[in-house]
Amino acid sequence: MFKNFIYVTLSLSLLPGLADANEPKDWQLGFQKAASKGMEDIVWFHDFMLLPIITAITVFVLFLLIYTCVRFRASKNKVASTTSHNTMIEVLWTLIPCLILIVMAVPSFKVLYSQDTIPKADVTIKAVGYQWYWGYEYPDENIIFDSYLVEEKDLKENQPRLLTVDNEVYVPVNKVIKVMITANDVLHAWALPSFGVKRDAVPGRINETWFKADRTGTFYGQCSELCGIKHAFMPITVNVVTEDEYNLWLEEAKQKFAKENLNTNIKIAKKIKEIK
Ligand SMILES: [Cu+2]
Repeated sequence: MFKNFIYVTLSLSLLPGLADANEPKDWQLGFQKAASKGMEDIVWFHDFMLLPIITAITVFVLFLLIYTCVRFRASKNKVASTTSHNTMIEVLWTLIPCLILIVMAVPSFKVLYSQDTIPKADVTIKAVGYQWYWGYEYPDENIIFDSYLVEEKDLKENQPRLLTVDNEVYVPVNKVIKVMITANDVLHAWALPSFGVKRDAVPGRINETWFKADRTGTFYGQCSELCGIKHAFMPITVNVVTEDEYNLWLEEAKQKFAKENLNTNIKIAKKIKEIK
């Protein structure tokens, strides 16, 4: 209870200072700044619905506890009361929590359904979790590449530790991005806090989600399902760029990460095996 109180006080006082974070910050409380309508809805739901309700409940229960301790203390009540129940109070403490749950359920389901209904996608990405890196595919563009963590000693200036990858994902701003998520070995989860996206990557199954980034920038996320010893070392980096920059990247990526090359390599490997 006291923890909740500290959390509320601290997050209210610290939140404005974290306004521009696209990545986790030291000693951060609360969310990273939203970069999509979906995340804005989640932040609204948390900050203006859950937090006030939980604060009110915490304060009310604290008041009841203190009141009971003082009012019914042993020194003032030599003979204990024999009251065992009160119908009115029992009806109230069943009905009021039910009402609170209904009030919370409505916006909560709204957010859930909006995450679940994927609008017509402008760009489709496939993210595949591996132990321990992410593989990406742009199925409509014939692009495929792997995305590994950049080790601390190889970091360039302004690149965050444990969050930087060698091959970043690029997506255009203000476009619907559909992400198909799966895994090749164990459970992983593709998560990007600023977009309000977090989906399990399950071997043999494709999960879908979507986001529409409303500002450009570099956004960082991490695998969010314990997947083994290097779970902490498979970050996600997404660059949100303008349409023109995206097209430039596409041109380059189609050369660098062409799927055909991969297929040819597999074919060559097969031929070598046959010759052997
Ligand atoms: Cu993982």
